[in-house]
Amino acid sequence: MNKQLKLIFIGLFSLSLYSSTFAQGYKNPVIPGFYPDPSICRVGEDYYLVTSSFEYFPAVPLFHSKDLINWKQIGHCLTRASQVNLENCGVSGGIYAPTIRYHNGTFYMITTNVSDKGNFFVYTKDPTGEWSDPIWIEQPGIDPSLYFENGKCYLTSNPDNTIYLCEIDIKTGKQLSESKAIWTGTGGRYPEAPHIYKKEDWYYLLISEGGTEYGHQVTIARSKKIEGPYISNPANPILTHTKVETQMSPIQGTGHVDFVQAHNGSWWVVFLAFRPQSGLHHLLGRETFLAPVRWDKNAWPVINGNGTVSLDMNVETLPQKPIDTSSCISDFEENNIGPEWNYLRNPHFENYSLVQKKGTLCLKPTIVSLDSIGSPTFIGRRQQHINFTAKTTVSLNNSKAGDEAGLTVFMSNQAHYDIFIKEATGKNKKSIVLRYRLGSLEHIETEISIPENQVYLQIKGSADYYTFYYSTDDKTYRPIGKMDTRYLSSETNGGFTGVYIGLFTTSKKKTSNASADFHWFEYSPEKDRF
Ligand code: 6LW
Repeated sequence: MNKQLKLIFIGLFSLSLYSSTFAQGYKNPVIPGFYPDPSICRVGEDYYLVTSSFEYFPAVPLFHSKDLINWKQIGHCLTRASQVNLENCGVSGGIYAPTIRYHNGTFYMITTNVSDKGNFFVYTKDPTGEWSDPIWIEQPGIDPSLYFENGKCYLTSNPDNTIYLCEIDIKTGKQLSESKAIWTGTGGRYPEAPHIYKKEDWYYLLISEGGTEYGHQVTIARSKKIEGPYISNPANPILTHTKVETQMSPIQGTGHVDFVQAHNGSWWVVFLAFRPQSGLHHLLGRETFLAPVRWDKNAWPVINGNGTVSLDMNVETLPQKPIDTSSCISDFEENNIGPEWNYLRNPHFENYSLVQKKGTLCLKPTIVSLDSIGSPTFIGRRQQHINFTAKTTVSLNNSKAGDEAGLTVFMSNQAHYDIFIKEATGKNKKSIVLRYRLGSLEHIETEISIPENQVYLQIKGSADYYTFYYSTDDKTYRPIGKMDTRYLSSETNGGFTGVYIGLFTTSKKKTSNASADFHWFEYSPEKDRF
């Protein structure tokens, strides 16, 4: 082999070795849309991540990744009413921040149902299968976390705006030691999201402070003993976008962190943040972001060099295994709907059925409307991109006057925009309606009679507007109104959730025999994934 050829071979070999060991760069958020309060664990070369879910069911979305960047939802941890009672759950009640840990062959997920008995955990050997029924624990506060060491299991949470620690029996949940106050943070409001890690001979206590809005920050303290005293890092906060340098950043509210050491030895954090649009408004909820961590010479963690992050992260990563998330079509031809779909509170399953051969999702209307805090007939998926198109086709059969079925852009029962087909008179006279609900205001923007029983509905989202269209042939889409995004935002409405695009049906009558038949649903990001 001549020398030149040899050099080319060596070059190619090193390149392939490099790309199987490292890659460069990724985009944040790694899980876009309403996926807040992330917690992560590693099992060998597999990574698992959970997020909070509030009033939505099934609860606690569960993701899997091989590279920390590309995440696939593999299910939920709480899939049965016996695990998660959301009956009395108000807006942004229900399931708060979870922690996932893996210990001795078992996965544990601990969280709070603020609308039920508080803190509990579930466990499983197979995270893609069923998780156990809840084991309730005594220590109050939110954001419970588990730390295992030498056959013991420690619990942290934040009653009274203070981080408390106790030992629990991981078989029964019983508290084995008195709850001890171990840190109140550096003075920011709402010290929360505690996690304990051990590295070399230090116990690190990682928390968030400042509240989950624009003042969010991450601080850390350490001690040689698990019960403290914990000494604050002089460089706190270690992650925050509250400073003047990040005032104009498209990412705000960074906080609620969990560490993971990757299988190649590198350290990372997953955390939540949000992306304002249309001025200082965010609609997509708090999303899951990723950043690298290094340990400085004094053994304190440094997040992404200076405690700030960007949408384009130009850093070395694990070898990447991309997953195609560019468009999501549900044809309703499978036995089950995908894990991206959620109901509101505990659903009445008798109102949902799949007619597989025809590829139809049949929804039954009830008198419970989208304005209620009950469980309307609603099934939705998160708006994950600022620019997107959502489309469906629906026919409303056997309907009586006042029955309706369509698409909603849903932030809460007090903030949603609905485009739907309605039975106007009970004599098979249908109309297309665009309606807004904002607090105590309800407004019918447009109502147009149509001769067909089946319509195509489309919503386009952009930074400032949602635009609504209908079609009777899936070719020509007519715009019938547009509405500002900002009125659905978290800043306008409060709460911890983000916008869903939902299929719904409801009736003005106590009993309705109608069936709202949806044949497919398509959600696609416009331009790129943001
Ligand atoms: C969560 C708390 C928080 O339990 O908001 O941002 C609360 N952090 O840690 C609800 O997500």
